[in-house]
Amino acid sequence: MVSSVRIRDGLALRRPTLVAGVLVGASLVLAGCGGTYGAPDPVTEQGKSTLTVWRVFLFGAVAVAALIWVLVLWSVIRYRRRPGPTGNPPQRQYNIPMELGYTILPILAVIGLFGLSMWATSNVDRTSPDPDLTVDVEGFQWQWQFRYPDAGVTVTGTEQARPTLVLPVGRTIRFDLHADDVIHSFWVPEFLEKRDLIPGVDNSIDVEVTEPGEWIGRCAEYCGFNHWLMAFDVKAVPADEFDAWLADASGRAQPMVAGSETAAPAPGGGS
Ligand SMILES: [Cu+2]
Repeated sequence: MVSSVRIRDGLALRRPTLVAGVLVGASLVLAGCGGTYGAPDPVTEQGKSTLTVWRVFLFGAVAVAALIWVLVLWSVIRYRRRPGPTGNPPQRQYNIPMELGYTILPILAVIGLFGLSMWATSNVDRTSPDPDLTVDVEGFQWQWQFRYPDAGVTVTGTEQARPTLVLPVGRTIRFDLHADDVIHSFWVPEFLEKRDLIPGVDNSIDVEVTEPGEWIGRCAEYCGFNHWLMAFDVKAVPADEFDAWLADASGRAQPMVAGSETAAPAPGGGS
């Protein structure tokens, strides 16, 4: 009678461990697979790190939730009340291996997720000492101004014409972010990154766009009545096309002209 109880207890401890192993393994495999699982497809090198964090956290959460449901259901069925004096589960005061397990495993999970977050943050925050291109981004109530200081080109949005931020593919782009009135936030969803523009604070981010394309950026910080107007177009083009556009825009540069259509038409966008 005693040995059969031990065998049952042994099984009782091994099954959840097996289930946990399968779930964690499956989640890691899925996290490494393609698919963005609700996140935008990243179009920058930095965004890939953010996507990795999203995948691992998402599948980690799914695995933990699934494990808990499996354990709850399994306990309910396996240890349901049965008739007779020996039908109830064994009562114990403690179970050292199990208590160590459910203390140490969450701590390891938190350490792992913390390490992953630190890795991604350092990738996203890293700035180059010598970026290929610098763009001064100014948010104001309620539009954006993009300056390419080396070329003397300025693109300013208006209520009628939102500006186009033209970028080269495959180069390190430094965005220096400024605001003089209130806090705004520079956000292109496909970059999987956003950064606040805070009066009196110099914020900078580096981005390397990996593919040509057109996206819409927004202000992600409620900044007043016409906050909703603060959209801008982003157009990423091959580096040589960008150079040609910048030279052309520089040739016709004026100190400040409202609307990207007149100041510096985007490549391929007509003039
Ligand atoms: Cu804003």
